[in-house]
Amino acid sequence: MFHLASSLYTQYTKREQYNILILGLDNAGKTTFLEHVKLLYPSSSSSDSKRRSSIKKRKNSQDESAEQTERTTSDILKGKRILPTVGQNTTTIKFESSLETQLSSQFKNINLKFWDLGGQKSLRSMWSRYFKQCHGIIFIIDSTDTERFQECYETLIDIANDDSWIDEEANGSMVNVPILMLANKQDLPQAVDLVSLKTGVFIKLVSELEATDSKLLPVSVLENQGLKESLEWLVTRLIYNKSNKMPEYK
Ligand SMILES: Nc1nc2c(ncn2[C@@H]2O[C@H](COP(=O)(O)OP(=O)(O)O)[C@@H](O)[C@H]2O)c(=O)[nH]1
Ligand SMILES: [Mg+2]
Repeated sequence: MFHLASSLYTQYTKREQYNILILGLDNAGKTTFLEHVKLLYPSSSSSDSKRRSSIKKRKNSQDESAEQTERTTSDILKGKRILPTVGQNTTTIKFESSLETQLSSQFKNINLKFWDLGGQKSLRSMWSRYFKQCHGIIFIIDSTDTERFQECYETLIDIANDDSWIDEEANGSMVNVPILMLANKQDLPQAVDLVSLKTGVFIKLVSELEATDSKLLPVSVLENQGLKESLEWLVTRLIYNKSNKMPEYK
């Protein structure tokens, strides 16, 4: 009886975990993205939840609007010194949906584990080692770095065509995982807007990545613009892609 109860308990409390790679050229904003996500969502480990609940308390005590809360996390972030990533940063968060839709029940009990890998050219060859275990990719583009758009585009195509996606167990078919492309730094005046990005060098992406589940969204990860909406799109796609790529159960 005890055994039954405990296994029911485990079943009920188990969380689905999806592994997400954060990729992009160096200086795109990958680490800033991860740091902001850590401020916005509770960590799967208890010690970090405490840190976040203190942010929440500040919010409640001052009765701030949602917009002001966003400014708070953005201010915290601006006070941090983010150094170029040499190794990798990983974080696991408990995903919470802000949408009150029919889908919100599906968004329950989901963990997202992020891998922020270094983006310098010498480190990019390491990325494919992580493809087999990942459920989704976030590719961050610096919308102000027009000189490197072509390199950015080629890097994306290399990711999509990598041999690691070939699934030997399924007659060599390709494993598709959703790719969320973020046109970052939209807060800066020199940022190229979404329409120009889509019709410029990235126009080829539409046809070349059409076999995969991909989307390009405008964001400012520093200013917390479009962050939650982007993650919601990604989580929706991860759930739809479950039969292709099963989550881990934790
Ligand atoms: N204005 C602005 N700056 C950003 C944004 N995201 C990142 N940055 C800046 O871009 C630089 C590189 O960011 P970082 O996260 O280290 O990039 P990574 O190399 O991809 O990890 C840092 O100076 C960040 O403050 C953004 O949305 N807006
Ligand atoms: Mg970094």
